[in-house]
Amino acid sequence: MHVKMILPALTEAHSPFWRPIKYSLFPPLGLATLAGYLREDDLVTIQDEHVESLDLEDTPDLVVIQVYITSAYRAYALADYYRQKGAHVALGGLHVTSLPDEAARHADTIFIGPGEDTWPAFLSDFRAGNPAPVYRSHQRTLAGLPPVRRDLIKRHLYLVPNSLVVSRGCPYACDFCYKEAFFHGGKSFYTQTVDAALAEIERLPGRHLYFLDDHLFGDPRFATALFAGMQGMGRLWQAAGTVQAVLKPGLLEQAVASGLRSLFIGFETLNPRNLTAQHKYHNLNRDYNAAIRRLHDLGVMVNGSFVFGMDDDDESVFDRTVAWAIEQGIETATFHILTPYPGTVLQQKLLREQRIMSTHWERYDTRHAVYQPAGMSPATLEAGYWRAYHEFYRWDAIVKAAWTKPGWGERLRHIAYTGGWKKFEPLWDGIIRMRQVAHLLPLLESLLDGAGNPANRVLSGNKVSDTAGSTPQPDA
Ligand code: B12
Ligand code: SF4
Repeated sequence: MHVKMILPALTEAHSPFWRPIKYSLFPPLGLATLAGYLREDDLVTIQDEHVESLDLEDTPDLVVIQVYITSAYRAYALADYYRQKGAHVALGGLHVTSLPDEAARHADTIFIGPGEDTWPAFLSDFRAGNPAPVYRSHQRTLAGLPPVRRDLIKRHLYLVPNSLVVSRGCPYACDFCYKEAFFHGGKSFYTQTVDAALAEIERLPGRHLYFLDDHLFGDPRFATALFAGMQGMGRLWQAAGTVQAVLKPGLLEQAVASGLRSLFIGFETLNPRNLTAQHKYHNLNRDYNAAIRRLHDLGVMVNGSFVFGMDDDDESVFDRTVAWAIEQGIETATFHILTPYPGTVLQQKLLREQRIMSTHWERYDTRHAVYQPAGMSPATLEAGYWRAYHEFYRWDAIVKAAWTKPGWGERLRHIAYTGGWKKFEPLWDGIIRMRQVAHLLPLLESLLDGAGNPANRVLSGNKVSDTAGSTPQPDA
């Protein structure tokens, strides 16, 4: 059987706003996971339109397309094209789950929810010549997950080829998040076994790992055992977690000892009324400043994520948030405009209040105001969003944030990491066009783990003792 798997690119991939470095970060892990269920004698290709032109001359038997909201129209066009050519087209992923009727118009089969139970069921029906039009996931487990088909990933096209997920979902349920809609009808947070996760890590070459789990620390027992198993592997890793998890005594130290060097944290808003309204209770009454201090003291860089446009936000939110992030010495920040994804509690609320202004999915990219904000105009929201990026990544702001660090090594590391990320985009573009992006990985590794990083001191219990400038592997 000839199977073609496609991750379509969103339209902005061809627009001046496209940041190639962002889209050359991670390979299509979802598709490579599904490919694991195919047979050895199947002919399988994965094409990721963010990093390569699609070959549309082929004639596969089965075309599998992963549909994200912002690339939905492109996904549908590709689906229509291959159906016309006589292929069986299967559509799945987040957007299909949110809007199955819309997707079904372009597919022979659609998949609702995660694919680990429905996809193998479909494959056996398809091979028997009897595929159904809809498969709905109910059974949620990662037990017996076959190895991800990393051999199908063109590693040299990505800065971070070693992305992985060892869990699915998250234990929380924030109103604006995709998560409840996607996992509806079954468990919405579950992990691999620790042994399976460690085996997946062992299979990955090199040092650097990027966990794409929504909340790697979500199950403390699993996380503790995972970090213990990773100690001594010599890995450097990045991941996402919550303020609450960072403040919890012990877990963070174990993570650092096993190689954590940068953490993405959803601060979302500095306003408790906004947190309550979005049901993001686990951030309420948490000391954000203390969480950041704790991370920095252990040598972990912070990628803070912020959402603008919640109902209690007015025009002052942008400057206030940026000033706070700089004062805290946050290394990188990701700003978003609140976006009511289909199927979320937020979307239902805004629909009820008749505040949704656009259902053009390409605008659901967290850069456009697609609803009427309560405390400002849509234009002010968009302008403030762009200003926040501009202000946070000005050189003087980068230097000011770096100067919150105690030592010269940490300051220089901050400037090199933040400045390198945002200030040299034309250089990255050139490198990506020459298909040399993989050569940047050692640079990323040395910034994560380089001189000046307090994590490069031996962690003894919870106390950090200096080893006089050397850069040994963390060893707790
Ligand atoms: C890595 C990532 C990216 C990467 C790369 C994406 C990639 N290469 O796949 C980059 C940085 C490019 C990116 C960009 C954006 N992203 Co993004 N990203 C993620 C992230 C963190 C992980 C994705 C992942 O690899 N998951 C692990 C794999 C195993 O799961 P999966 O991909 O979902 O695949 C499984 C199922 O979905 C299903 N499945 C998927 N396709 C199919 C097809 C079939 C036929 C079947 C049977 C099953 C199936 O089976 C797979 C195995 O279980 C997710 C959050 C998350 N936890 O998923 C956000 C997420 C997907 N991103 C999101 C958004 C909003 C964006 C941006 C618009 C953000 C922005 N402002 O720039 C852009 C645009 C994306 C685009 N191209 O259109 C949203 C999507 C919302 C939505 N409803 O679509 C998410 C959910 C984040 C969030 N919490 O809101 N993203
Ligand atoms: S904590 Fe993050 S991943 Fe979990 S539900 Fe909230 S926004 Fe979604």
